[in-house]
Amino acid sequence: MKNNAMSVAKKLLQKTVPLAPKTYTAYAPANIALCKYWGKRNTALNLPINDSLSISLGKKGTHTTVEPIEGLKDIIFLNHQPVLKTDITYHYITQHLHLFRQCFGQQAFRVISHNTIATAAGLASSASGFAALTQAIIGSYGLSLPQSSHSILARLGSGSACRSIGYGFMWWQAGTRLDGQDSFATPLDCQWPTLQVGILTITTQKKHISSREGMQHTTNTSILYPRWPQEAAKHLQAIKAAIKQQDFKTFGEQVEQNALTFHATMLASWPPLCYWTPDTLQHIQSVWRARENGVKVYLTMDAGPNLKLLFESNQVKAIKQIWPNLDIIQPFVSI
Ligand code: 2P0
Repeated sequence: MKNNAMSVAKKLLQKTVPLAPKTYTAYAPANIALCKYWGKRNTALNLPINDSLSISLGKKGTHTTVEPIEGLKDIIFLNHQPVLKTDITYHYITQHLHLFRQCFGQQAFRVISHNTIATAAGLASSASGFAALTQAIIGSYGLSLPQSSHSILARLGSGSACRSIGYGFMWWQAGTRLDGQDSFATPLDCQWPTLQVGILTITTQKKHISSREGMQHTTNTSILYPRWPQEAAKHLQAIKAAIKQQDFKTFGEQVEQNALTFHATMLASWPPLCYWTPDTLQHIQSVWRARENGVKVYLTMDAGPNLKLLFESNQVKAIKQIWPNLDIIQPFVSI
């Protein structure tokens, strides 16, 4: 059988018995990749070329309510605004609901979703969005599924969503199977209570090229892309070891190198792909300057212009002096 999102979902869902759908609300945290997912071995199933590792952002994420309604068409609200049926977001959400409807019968839903994190500015809202939608629909039908199935179903909506089904450090193994049944995220059995993530928002404007397009463009054209999977594998191994030993210096260095290698790889695409603004570079330099002055802080960035800073609680005072408006999250405290 051909592997597409519908057939993969069917395989997972046909083992479960649904209840009559009811209104259900779920929450999923956003996640920041410490070792990035960039490049797909299967675009239809969002199967990655490399393993990735993230940290979930506690109370920053997406709340989603699904409510069964009469009629044939879904009604979708995102951040208190109706989503038009012509909008690509409407298409993606409806497609995701079809994964369940193909097994459990035609049923329209009102979907009400709001983010506590900026939408489409490289702050990973599609990850928490599809994770929350997946959990909400699973809850609505009262399905009893293992966490790996939650993660796989979320991945079919958006790759990075498979890491937003849990808290703390989430490791997404790329897997090797063609149907992706071995490609899901699991939590690392490791806490780091003093670890802090600071979100340095430069702009909340929608980015010019989506991650989906940017990833494809980089894979197809970047002269540095062939090197990416092996570098990412090295970073991942080192980051995991540093987490285990709570070695913040190695952790920060590896995370920052992974982010800069990722942006360099995009820059080596043609036409070049650059998510930075002049302000991004200024802020990167301010992180490097802070480090020269003894502040223990490192940075990462996703497919967008904003920075995320990593530091431990003993640096908060110094950090706040440099970046007074920083939004600070304690991933292991504010859950
Ligand atoms: C990540 N990003 O690991 C990487 C790093 C952005 C930068 O995963 O096409 O929205 O839906 O699978 O998950 C963003 O890409 O892409 C992303 P699709 P997704 O977090």
